[in-house]
Amino acid sequence: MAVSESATLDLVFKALDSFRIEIPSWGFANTGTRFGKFTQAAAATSIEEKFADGAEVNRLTGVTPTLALHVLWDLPNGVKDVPVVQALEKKFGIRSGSINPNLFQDQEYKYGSLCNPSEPIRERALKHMLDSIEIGKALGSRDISLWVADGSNYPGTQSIRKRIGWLEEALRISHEHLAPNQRILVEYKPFEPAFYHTDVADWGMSYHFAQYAGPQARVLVDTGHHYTSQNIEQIVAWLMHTGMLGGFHFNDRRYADDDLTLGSIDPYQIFRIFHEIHAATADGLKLDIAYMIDQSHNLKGKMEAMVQTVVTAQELYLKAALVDREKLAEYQQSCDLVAAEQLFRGAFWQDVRPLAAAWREARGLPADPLAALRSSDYVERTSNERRSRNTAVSSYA
Ligand code: LRH
Ligand code: MN
Repeated sequence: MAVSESATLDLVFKALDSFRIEIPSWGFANTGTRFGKFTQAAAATSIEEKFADGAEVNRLTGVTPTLALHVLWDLPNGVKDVPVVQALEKKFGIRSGSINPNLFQDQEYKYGSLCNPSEPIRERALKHMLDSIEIGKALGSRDISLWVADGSNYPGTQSIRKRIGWLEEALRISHEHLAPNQRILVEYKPFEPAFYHTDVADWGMSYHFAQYAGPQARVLVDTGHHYTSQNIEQIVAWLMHTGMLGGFHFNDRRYADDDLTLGSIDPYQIFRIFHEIHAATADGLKLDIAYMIDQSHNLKGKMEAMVQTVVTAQELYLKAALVDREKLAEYQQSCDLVAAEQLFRGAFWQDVRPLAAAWREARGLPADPLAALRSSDYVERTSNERRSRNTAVSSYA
């Protein structure tokens, strides 16, 4: 029985009213690769400019009320910077989101941070982790989003099992310091910057560390942190089935952790992930998923890339929400493969942009946020204001 016009519209409004996605402060800053960084005049260099850009994305899209913060980049003085951030939250009307400890850029972490053979260095790293938890408490942020770059580059040079033990211990202690509403999200990554072994390399390792840490720890899935042949939506299904899915870092890639804009290479991948989530929700699973973007905009205009990403995420979330799951379940049960695939892919191929535009207009938002940004003077104005602070950068070697 085809879904009526109004029923579809109800589904559309229900889906988009519930979808919120967090944007990364570092997505507005000049970032690059080891081979170079191409500065942009409008790039944000201060936490105030990052909040300003985040607020503008939220004004245009209506669905990005929180800004993920990276401790060393956004709160270089730790907890002492909390009042500055609280003032910016008031001024710009968006909240601090997940708190990302930084245990990968200090010289001391050459051989690792929480997994470093040196006890004083592990303690130094643990102190940063506990400071990050205190920053989260002070800002009322729920998630401590932990990625450790720890690993090694050559076989035989580190004890993989000793490092497992050291990280277990650090996460257990960190978990003890959490406020009742806080969570630790353990992010995995198969390689880079380590190129022989990485201490938290896949979902199974992250799952173990989260389980070992305690009941307020979950797994974070960065879509760019998988070998190209891995079935990410199957990992997501497992993490939902076991109650261990905490959230996502969305981006896209062709080869490795390319951190390209979501849906630019394989939009069907994100559609398949969202389908698993809508299906699990429809089956009554209680899910508590933090949707976050983690990208570095090296070539695209940073504001455009961020607005484009949010809009694409909304459209893919909506396409997946409109899958006729009852009909699909029938075809799956009867193993009518072609009918199931035609229905499934058909939902992916439908153009939901007019539906999303209708939802935006009904919510007093620009029907096309990207066009609204491009026709506004925001980028030109911030370019003029910030150009002097965005001069050339040093070379790789
Ligand atoms: C590591 C990562 C992690 C961050 C960083 C900016 O590749 O995905 O989430 O902290 O990017
Ligand atoms: Mn990430």
